[in-house]
Amino acid sequence: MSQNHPLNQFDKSQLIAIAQNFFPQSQITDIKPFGSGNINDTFLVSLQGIEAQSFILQRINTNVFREPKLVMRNMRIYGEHVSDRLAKQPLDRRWDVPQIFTTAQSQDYWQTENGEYWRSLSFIAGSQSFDAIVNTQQAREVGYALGTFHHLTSDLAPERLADTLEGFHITPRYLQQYLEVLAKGSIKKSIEVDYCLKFVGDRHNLAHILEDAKAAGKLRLRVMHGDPKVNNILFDQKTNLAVSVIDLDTVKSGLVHYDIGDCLRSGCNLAGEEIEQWESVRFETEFCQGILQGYLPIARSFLTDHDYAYIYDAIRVITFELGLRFFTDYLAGNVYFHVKYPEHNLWRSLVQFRLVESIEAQESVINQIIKDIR
Ligand code: ADP
Ligand code: GN1
Ligand code: MG
Repeated sequence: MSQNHPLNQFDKSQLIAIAQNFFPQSQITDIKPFGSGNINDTFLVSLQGIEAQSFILQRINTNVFREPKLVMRNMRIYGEHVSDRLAKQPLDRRWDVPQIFTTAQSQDYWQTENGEYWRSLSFIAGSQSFDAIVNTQQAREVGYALGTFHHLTSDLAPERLADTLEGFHITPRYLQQYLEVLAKGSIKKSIEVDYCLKFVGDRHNLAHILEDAKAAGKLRLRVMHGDPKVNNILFDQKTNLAVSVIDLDTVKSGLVHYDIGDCLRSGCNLAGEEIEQWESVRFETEFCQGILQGYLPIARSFLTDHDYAYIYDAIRVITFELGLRFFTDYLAGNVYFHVKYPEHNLWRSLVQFRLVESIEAQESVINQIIKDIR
């Protein structure tokens, strides 16, 4: 982790005091910023003298998740459901579910005096995450991980989960927000901004595809992860097999298509989301094939004909949606995603829009891959 990581601004003694609420009997030996998430503030805490040496400490982003208690309740419902299911029907390989540690008061979170919400999760030992996939074997594992997530939640009634982020992945709403932000402010023009304005202007119709299919009864609500991008999947450092899906804040009722699309848009972008040379970004169909080879054999049992028919659209809609979300956030002054510099969200949106173009240019190849694996 670099010296100028934004999380280094946190006061270490305060962090230790917060962490101590989850482990009052243990001595904390180290605490440092961890991972590269865009939403929460994540730390790895090291303890002395107990078997599990590390745990995750996270400040929940309450600017995004207005009801953190509901987030924790969902996480607990999910965790208990999946753990029960695994106990009854074990998988033939390692699969870990992050455990929630409670405070001495048996709460799933610690609330500070100034209203911050912190939680502590088990650290998935011997694992690592990647910001971009490196080979097709890993692509298959990413697909396996998403398939396993959907499989293990296929018998969890989505109505049991609260809506912790209203409007999340409802693409027409993001378009609406974008138009509102546009109408409000004066925009600093540049070649890149003009490109994005035109890009969105040309593709308004994309925003409605999945929601229209849902309204027409073609796609139904299930439990979705909501955010299964590549760095939310953990891999065993020794076997290189996927061992866990983390970042469970957005597990709620939704379309599995948002997950399939999100997993593919992040997994098939070798350059990752953070690259400034956005012109070179490409959707790699070889990785698309790998991810679907991992995913579809598991998902086959619950996917319908309509579900298959919307996989291609899901990929480009979610990619467009994320580009739109980044661009809107840039125009609104970077109020949602963590940024390292003012144009960060603008570059991120360019990456996603370029990816949409690459997906569209390869429509027939992608549809053929889906057909062949199906
Ligand atoms: P954000 O919502 O900000 O993306 P995440 O929950 O994804 O937050 O956590 C950020 C990063 O921290 C992850 O990408 C991963 O690298 C690491 N991480 C989070 N939880 C765990 C865990 N239980 N075990 C191991 N690593 C974790
Ligand atoms: C955020 O939290 P993180 O970094 O895993 C965002 C996702 C985006 C992603 C893009 C709750 O995910 O929707 O796809 O950034 N999560 C939320 O990197 O908005
Ligand atoms: Mg994350």
